[in-house]
Amino acid sequence: MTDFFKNIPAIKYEGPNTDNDYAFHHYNPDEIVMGKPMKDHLRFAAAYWHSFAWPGGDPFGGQTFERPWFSDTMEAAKLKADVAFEMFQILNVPYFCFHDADVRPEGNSFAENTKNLEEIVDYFAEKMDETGVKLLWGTANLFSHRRFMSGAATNPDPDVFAFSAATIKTCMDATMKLGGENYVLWGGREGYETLLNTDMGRERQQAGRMLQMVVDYKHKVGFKGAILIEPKPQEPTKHQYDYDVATVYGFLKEFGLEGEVKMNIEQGHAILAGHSFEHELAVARELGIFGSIDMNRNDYQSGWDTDQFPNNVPETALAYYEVLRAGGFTTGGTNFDSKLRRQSLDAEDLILAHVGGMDTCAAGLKAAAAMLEDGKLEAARNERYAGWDTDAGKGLLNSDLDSITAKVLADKTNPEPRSGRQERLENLVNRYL
Ligand SMILES: [Mn+2]
Repeated sequence: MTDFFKNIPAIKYEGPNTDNDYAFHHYNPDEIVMGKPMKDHLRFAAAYWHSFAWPGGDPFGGQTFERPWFSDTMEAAKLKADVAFEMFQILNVPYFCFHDADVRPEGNSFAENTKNLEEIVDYFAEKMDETGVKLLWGTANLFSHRRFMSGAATNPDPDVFAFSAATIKTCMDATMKLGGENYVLWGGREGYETLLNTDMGRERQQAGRMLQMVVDYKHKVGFKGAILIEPKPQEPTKHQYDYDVATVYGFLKEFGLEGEVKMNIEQGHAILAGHSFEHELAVARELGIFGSIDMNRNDYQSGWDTDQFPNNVPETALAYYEVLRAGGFTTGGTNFDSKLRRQSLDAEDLILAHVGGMDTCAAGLKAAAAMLEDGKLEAARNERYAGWDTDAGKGLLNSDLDSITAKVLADKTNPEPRSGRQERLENLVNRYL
């Protein structure tokens, strides 16, 4: 044991009336919700990068956090892993997620990066055996190092494409070795700053080809998990090729990958795209590409990706409502892609942020399940579209403009507008919260 979380107890469920900050008020892992334990609905994962690799910087200032593992050595990487697995156990999260750059020291070459990653992967394997914590997904950081400043797959320099492809292969190998249930691609710098120096056509072809190679490699090595793309509209690059779920779906169709790749949808990225989180989840469900979620909360005023821990139950309720309507998670889960505010310096802040996030998700899930089981919301929605279930309604979509026009004249069709009843439905939703 390290002494980083000294005196912080393992967090247990004590129910909504407890005064104990170090207890779950809503997350009761074995409580049955819609026929299965809450832990199997939510499938919580802690994210390595924000909790253990991020130094607390913002655009105006650097590091605020002082962590004993902030040093680019293998010893420090192992200490970081020790502390990370202690946090996973204190919180009782079943999964974690990582990028290569979060977990290993940066080497001077691709070969050294790979050697460092493999050493840490072996160390993780031992810790996962000891603790039972599993890997939800792995990914490659192809955006932080300066070599990626003009993109990874979309870089004008083919050597960067090659370095990126080789790095993805090593990260897929690491994910597979650790039994990861998904592999995620987030194209942080797959976009452009200005058309003046950008050949958009080439860049899109390069990105599509890289994705095809990832899918080919998955099948070649027999990786059973899902390949997921995480959309984001801008920041870091001004125009991202993976703007939102609908945009990525068009991209997948273009490259013949719509049956191969699913979505990892983040609340904050949805907000930056001008959508709600539930909209993005619903689009993925309708297109059959829903995979997993990155759970956080974005500030509605700042205009940048604030990655705050979720603490708004009405928002998580509407999100899990869409997750449940999609049939719930299969390989996916709820990954806390969330970070502390940079003034939250203490070890206990890291624990309590996750406790609050897990409770907010659990309360949202319970409200969503109650809404769905009660059926009033779905009944109201179905009632609104009931005309389409009649023979006349069904026939309309198989008709043509001439026949429809003749029938409108014969029937003297003259539609009467009906209320959308939005406020009534909003009132209904609030009763479950
Ligand atoms: Mn994310």
